[in-house]
Amino acid sequence: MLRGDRAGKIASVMKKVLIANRGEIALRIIRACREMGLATVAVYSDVDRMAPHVLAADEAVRLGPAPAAESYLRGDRIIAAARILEADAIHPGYGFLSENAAFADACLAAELNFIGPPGSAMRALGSKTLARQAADKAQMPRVPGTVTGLASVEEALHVAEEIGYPVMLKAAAGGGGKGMRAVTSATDLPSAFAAASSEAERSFGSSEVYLEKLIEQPRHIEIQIIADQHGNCIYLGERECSVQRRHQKVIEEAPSAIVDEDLRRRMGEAAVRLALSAGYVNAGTVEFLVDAQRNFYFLEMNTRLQVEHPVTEMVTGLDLVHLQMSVAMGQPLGLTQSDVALRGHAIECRIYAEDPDNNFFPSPGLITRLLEPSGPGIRLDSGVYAGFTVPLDYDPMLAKLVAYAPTRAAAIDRMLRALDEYTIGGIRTNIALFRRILLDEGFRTAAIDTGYLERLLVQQQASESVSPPPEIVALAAAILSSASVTASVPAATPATRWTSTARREGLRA
Ligand code: MV4
Repeated sequence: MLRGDRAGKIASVMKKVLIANRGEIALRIIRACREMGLATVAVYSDVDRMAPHVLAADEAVRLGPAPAAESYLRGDRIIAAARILEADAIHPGYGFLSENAAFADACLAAELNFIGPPGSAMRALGSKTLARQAADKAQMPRVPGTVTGLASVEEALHVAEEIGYPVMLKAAAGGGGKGMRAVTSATDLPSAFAAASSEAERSFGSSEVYLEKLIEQPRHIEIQIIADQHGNCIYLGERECSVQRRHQKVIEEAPSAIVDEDLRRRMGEAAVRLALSAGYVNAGTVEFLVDAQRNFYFLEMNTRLQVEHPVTEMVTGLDLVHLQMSVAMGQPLGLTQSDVALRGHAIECRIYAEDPDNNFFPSPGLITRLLEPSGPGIRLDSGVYAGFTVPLDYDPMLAKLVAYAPTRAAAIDRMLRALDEYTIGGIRTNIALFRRILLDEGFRTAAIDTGYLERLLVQQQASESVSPPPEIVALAAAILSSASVTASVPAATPATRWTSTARREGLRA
């Protein structure tokens, strides 16, 4: 039962939580609830009837058929399920409805506690231009450029002349690189403006684009914050998220190799200022670009728990989902900034059902065999089991493998050991990609920026495409002709119905 006081603070007794998500994050939240003595309700679509999160929850409710639009994005059905089963709260996880302000408001209207920020904070920070205005109010360094949408290509040309090329056009309602165009000269700006606007309209229903100075080869470093309902807000260190492919994070780590105590404090304090100025409550992440001179620029804020939250948990010793639940119950943080200490190094690999030999296309289907890593310093947040059929309707992330050790070098070696233990049969995965990254000198020396992985893949493709010498070809042919290898694994479900839409809807982190 929700009781809101005059200041809109919510002090609520929570006994039962509905998890409005699937996969590894749904299981992660269920585990935290169980540790807190809270009952759990899972929701599922037809293809997830036997998914781990459904089997782990105390109760489960079918939402509808597989498509996210008919299941995990159906806020009305989720709220109805919560009311029928008398849940007190809804945890949205990440992706799906986690940053949907209307859904957050609808939960409160239904007297359900939404485990996340109020809809008002999502609106203030979810739009990239409004977030930039909030950054100015919080006196945060941000990328030079406009804080409102561009009214015309003439305005774009004028602003670009003022701040100097290269510039970046971006979708105000977007993220993840869609509707984004780098522009190096005035000649290219009109066509780039038209392309960015139409892609923004198609992807986000709003053609509003704004313009920034392009930061060359930046690092993508984000600050975790947690704010309670009593005006307390602290930062929990940073995460290095520069290893990305097509705006999808692949490897994340904490701390960042280039952030020292002073930079951490300055970025953390800026992130806290932004959160407090926007009336933020609960867990959130403030993203920055950091250039080669270690200048940091506010990029955007994510008003949800992020995929990569485990690396922060490993180096701080805190449980972010526990903190989210207690904040949602109206409890004070119980932590001050001086209580936060970082220790050791954590690296996370996002394990995807995708085929690196086929342009990383998703590779859903039946998991016929599963051997999972374990042992000292290994955490595996997995959402699958042997015998589970990975559906092609959602983002194909299977699990997050996290290695923790006293130093970055030791964490890399531990991750390599764990990856060697990881076997997933019946579908293709990106496990082999991580070995290539973790053994690369550029990664091992932390010489990484947001273009690192694309460069590595191009470089490795070039070296692989060099044809082997004839004697090697002859030897391989001899081996293959004599080996009696029979493939017994069933063909993976053809990913014919997979669309990037499902990937966009399923998970944006
Ligand atoms: C930028 C940038 C450089 N300069 N903005 C856009 C999507 C968001 N997730 C990060 N984005 C960036 N915005 C300015 N002014 C570099 C990125 C960026 C990026 C850009 C292209 C390719 C991959 C990227 C990965 C992380 C950040």
